Amino acid sequence: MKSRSSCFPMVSLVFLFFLSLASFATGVAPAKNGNRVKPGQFVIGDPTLICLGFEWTIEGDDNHNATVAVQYRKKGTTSWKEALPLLRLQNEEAGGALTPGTVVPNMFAGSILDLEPDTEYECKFQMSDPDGVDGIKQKIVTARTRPEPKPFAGGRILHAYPANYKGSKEKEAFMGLVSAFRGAVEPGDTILMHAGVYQSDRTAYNSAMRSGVGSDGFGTTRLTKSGTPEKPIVIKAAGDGEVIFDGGGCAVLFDVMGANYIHFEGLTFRNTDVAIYTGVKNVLGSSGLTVKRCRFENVCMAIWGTYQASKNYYIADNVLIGRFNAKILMGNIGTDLVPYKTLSGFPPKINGPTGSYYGVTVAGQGHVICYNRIENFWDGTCVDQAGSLSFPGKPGGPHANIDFYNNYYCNIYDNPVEMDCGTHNIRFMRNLCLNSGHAALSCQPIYGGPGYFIRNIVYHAPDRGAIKMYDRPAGVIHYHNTYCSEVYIGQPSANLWIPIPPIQPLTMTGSVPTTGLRPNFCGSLLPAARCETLKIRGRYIPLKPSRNSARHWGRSVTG
Ligand SMILES: [Ca+2]
Ligand SMILES: [Ca+2]
Repeated sequence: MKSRSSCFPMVSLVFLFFLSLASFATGVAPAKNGNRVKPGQFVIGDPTLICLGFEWTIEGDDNHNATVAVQYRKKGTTSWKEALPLLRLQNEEAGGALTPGTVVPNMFAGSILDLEPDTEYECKFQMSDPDGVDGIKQKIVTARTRPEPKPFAGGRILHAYPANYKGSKEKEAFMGLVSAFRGAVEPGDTILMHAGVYQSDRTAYNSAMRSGVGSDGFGTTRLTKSGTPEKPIVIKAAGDGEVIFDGGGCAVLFDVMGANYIHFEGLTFRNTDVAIYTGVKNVLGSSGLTVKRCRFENVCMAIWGTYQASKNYYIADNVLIGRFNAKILMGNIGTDLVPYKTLSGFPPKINGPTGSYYGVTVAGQGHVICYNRIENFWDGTCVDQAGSLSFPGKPGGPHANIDFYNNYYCNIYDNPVEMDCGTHNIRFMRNLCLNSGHAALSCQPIYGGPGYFIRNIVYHAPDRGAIKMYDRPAGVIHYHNTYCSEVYIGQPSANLWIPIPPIQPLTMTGSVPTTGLRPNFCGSLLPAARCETLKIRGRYIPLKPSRNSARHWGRSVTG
């Protein structure tokens, strides 16, 4: 029989054992904030002309019911206006099949839309959580939209003429562009380009010296002198007739990755693979590029760059005409439903001397692409697909705070817009998209968003409809759009189905579905793990979650 004295240590040991278990459990899963929310770092994103973007990291709120209400007012006014609330990003897994997979941070992000350029705003953010807020609930910040870039009023005027120009010249005059850039031009100057063809010839001996454009071996005109935000270097049509930069079939016509605040206006670029090359990821790139009222024709890409620290482009009022046949809409995937494969020329050549890949591709932050006409390209206007949430050890950050608005797209063989691999506050608003080859509006994927699609029109997107949300995008918002296109069960567009005879959408059973809302397969605002079912005729069919969402459709997807 055990004595009391011998039992006491045993009881103590048992107590200590359970106490240590409790401590261990606390150590493994520290309470932190639990369902309460704790505000963290608040970031004002790079402003555009008409939008301001914000990010607010948090801790806690495990039950995802915290919110951030947003109000704003022009500085100096008194009454507040309501804006859309910030979007709750909540550790969604995004990407992973066609792009690097990532986990979205615990945070809020969102934009105040449709502001006035060059105007200061007070912006108020109110965080709430039924479980409580640990910290300062309210932020009031002042932010200014950026102005439309303009030439410097006090800058010098230089004149440039084609190599074969015979008439009298204004002072100070240069043959072509290279000589002006090598010696004379300073920030704030405007180089007026007089009418004629500025011909690059990569096969010619001493080409740049003879013509004032291009370079030996490449035919590329490289600009390496920078302007400033207030004093850009302006290259502008003089107004005495069409100014044409002809690449002579070169790969890159203008390389501006070594120059900031270059401003092109009123010019024609033609006969090249890339008309304006702006940068390379992790290496070098241009900021402050402006391209206004220019025309691009017979190009594979009009404006293309992948450098993640590029900022503040303004690409407006341009005409971009790709090389694809304007009379035929063709994708590169042939199905029985959309028989592109029966068309002459299938599959289309997307790159190379007969292809037209991107109209515009941008990387970085603060860019504006608006009021452009874009036709006959594979993809229209895009965020660089090599984006990610971070670029460790390199300058710059994720592709964010980018606007595409009031553009006109027609006969785009794949997607009028790609937000692919963008992150926060990318806005696609008031665009008209006619004739798109494959699932028009692309988020493949977006890393947390919000990616806003607001007040757009998509008409005729015969293969897979108006919306493309593959590879687990997180944070896609579609508000007030008009989408008139085919719809397929199992595709993101199935969420928007409206029967328009005689179009008969494909169903899982091969019959025509009944009317009604249909949930997105990809679940734009939900973590992938919560999108495990597809509703057909009121019946939920379980789908196996997978990191490779493309496999669910049993077909390859476009790039
Ligand atoms: Ca909560
Ligand atoms: Ca595409």
